[in-house]
Amino acid sequence: MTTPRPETLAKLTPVLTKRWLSPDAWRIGTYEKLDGYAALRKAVKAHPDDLIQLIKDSGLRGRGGAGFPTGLKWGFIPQGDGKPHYLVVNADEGEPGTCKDLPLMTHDPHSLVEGVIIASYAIRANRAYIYIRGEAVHAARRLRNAVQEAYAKGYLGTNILGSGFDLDLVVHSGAGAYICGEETALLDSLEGFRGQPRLRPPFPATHGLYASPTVVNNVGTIASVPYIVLGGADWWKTMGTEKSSGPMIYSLSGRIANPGQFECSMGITLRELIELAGGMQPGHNLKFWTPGGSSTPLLTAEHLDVPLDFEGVAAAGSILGTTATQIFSDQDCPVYATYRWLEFYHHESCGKCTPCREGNYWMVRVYRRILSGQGTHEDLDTLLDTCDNILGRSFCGLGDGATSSVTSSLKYFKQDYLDYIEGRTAPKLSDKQLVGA
Ligand code: L3W
Ligand code: SF4
Repeated sequence: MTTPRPETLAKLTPVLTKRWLSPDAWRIGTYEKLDGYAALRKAVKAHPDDLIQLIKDSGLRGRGGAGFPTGLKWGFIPQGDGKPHYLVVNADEGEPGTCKDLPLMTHDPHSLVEGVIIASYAIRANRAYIYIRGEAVHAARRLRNAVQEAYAKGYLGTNILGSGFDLDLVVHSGAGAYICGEETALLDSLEGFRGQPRLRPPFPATHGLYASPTVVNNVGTIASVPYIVLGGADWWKTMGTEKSSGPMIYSLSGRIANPGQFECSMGITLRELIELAGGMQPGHNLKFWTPGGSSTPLLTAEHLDVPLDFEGVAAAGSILGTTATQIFSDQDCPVYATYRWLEFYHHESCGKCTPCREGNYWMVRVYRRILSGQGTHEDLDTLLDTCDNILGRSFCGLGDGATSSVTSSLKYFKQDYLDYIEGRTAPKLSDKQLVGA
């Protein structure tokens, strides 16, 4: 394991993660001792519109994958419309490789609860929901405990801190479907329907939960809010880049010495992140990686110095996504990795639209053929053609995301495919697995 240089260590900016190693930070007493709920006390003295302006000024962008400006989204909520407003936190973290929200909710649930209260006050919502992934039983338990503690201390309920503002917060566990991380499917699921995406527009900002104005934000987005309220927009912008402000939790997994979450200024490079993580595992050389989960096009060792912010990654032909960097080495196979991701998308496709439902079904079968040594050169054209018919033609982002690793692995690693087809690489799947297709 290599030791990071002091100049690389200085790139760590623990903000959202700063309490994670404090014992019992998930209990309200400890949280309060560590500045907890100070931002809420400050926020309820401000005008809600000033809070929205503060978030706009900070340049905070959504941490769920799309990077939409948070203050702008909050500003879309119509005021004086007589309808109830809702805040919904998307805690349905389920993208392969993505693991930044669950540790946050487990180690520091009150930072999310505090962010929910401030954000609800800003958009004038009196009811908020945290929609958490069904499998995340431990994190949900911690969250529910935090909500109960916050009620007991008067941070939730009626007349919060004497401000006249009322808020109820419900933690709702999903049933473990990846599609319910898509914001409109999440809303359908919350309303008690089968989780399938709705047509957008209209966006949830005007027609969301129960057809009322709703802000849907990721856990990391909302948990950033108390820090911005306390530290100010200018402080927030001292981290990150001009268009991608603030710190970001990068999750490193795969062939590195010390996997985990590293919170750094946006714009750090993978080279620096790997150094922070103690280097690659002995005997492994970087071959390919995802910058932001399995929905983002693969990058290679040539992209080690790409700035990991929204613009930098886009310029390199990929997407920052959820900053889940999954790191693969020369001992890993991009064809097999892509097949495994496709199995996931095929399984999680909600079936509502034909390109995604059928396209992923067929692509899985083509991969099984290639990986069992029975592929043909035409299969590669079939894969690209199928991706062409999914990308931009699917009803929601799941279909688009499924094509990312297929097209990018064919772009950078076509030789690996040819090695299976032309018999230089031994089949990874047996004939029996092919029949299973
Ligand atoms: C009002 C407008 N609101 C856009 C809102 C919209 C949404 C946000 C972003 O997908 C991505 C996806 C995954 N008026 C608006 C408006 N909005 N225009 O802005 O919208 P959009 O459509 O750009 O993206 P999205 O549907 O939220 C998110 C990618 O993230 N991803 C991550 C997936 C996995 C997780 C996880 O497991 N936690 O997040 C990875 O790349 O592919 O492209 O709120 O309403 N005119
Ligand atoms: Fe469902 Fe896939 Fe279509 Fe999205 S793209 S609506 S997940 S079938």
